Amino acid sequence: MIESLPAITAALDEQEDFVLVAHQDADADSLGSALAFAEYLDQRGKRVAVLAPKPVPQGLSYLPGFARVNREEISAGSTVIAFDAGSPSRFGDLGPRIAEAPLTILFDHHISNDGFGDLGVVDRQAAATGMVVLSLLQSWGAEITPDMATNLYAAIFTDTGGFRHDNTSGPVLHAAAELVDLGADPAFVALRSYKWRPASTLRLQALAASAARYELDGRLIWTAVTQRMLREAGAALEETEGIIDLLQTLDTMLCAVLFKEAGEGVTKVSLRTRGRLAAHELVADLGGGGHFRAAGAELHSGLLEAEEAVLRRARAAVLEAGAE
Ligand SMILES: [Mn+2]
Repeated sequence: MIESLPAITAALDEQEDFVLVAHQDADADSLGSALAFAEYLDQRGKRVAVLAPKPVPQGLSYLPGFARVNREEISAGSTVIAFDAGSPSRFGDLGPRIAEAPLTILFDHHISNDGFGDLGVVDRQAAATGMVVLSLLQSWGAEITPDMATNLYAAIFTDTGGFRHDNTSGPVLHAAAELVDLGADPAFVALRSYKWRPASTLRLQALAASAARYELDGRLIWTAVTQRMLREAGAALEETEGIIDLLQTLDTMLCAVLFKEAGEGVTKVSLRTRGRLAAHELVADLGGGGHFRAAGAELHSGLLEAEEAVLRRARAAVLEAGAE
């Protein structure tokens, strides 16, 4: 795939039917970007459907337009526009839809992007896919409504960890300020992103935090969320979102790992790193990917086997980082 703006512009002019897809375990960057783009295509009189693999995280229900997700009719020949993932496998049960589409356009910012899609803009320097979408919309002279601004603000705000990760730059804060001027409400987005969780989520976070293991003088911290913990907390798997953020607050941490027992023989892994440790490299040969500071993988193995595979790599990387 190449960065192919003229061809994308032409496709948006010529095509009438679009399916916009967010990735598995959608986040505000993926779904917010899709919803903002959907409204832009609405304005242009196109037929648009927004899809996200199920279960769609209900924590995102505050995003304007959330109610349209997985609701609209889709015609088979639609152009697919995929948001915020580097590989078709990240789109879960929507993978076949993407594969069958006559034309696929990708907007993304992952380092580990494998270049899928016929057309696209992949800006590996961008803090969020929302940044990519915002600059495209601006270059096309789109009218950015307050709802679009809220979706894009949520995308950028959450992919920078609430303007706390080291991808928080001048251009990011300028874009955020612009979106606020266009009608995004920063306090509302902050409330719903980081200060709004059901009791089951709090209980699950407590269980996961108290089960955390500290290794190599606290340079490696990890924990696992088991199906049993989910039952005990009365929580769904999507409520594990946020636990990795808790782990990575440890002052001594170089590498934080969260294992999620997703089902029989399926373990999901989230990683965060500090210093020279590259998160996406730690899981690259396990089929995972992501960013320098944040990465993930879905392993087709049981919890213990997944722990062994990832922790072996994590321990080695932490020791190597300490030896430099
Ligand atoms: Mn993103």
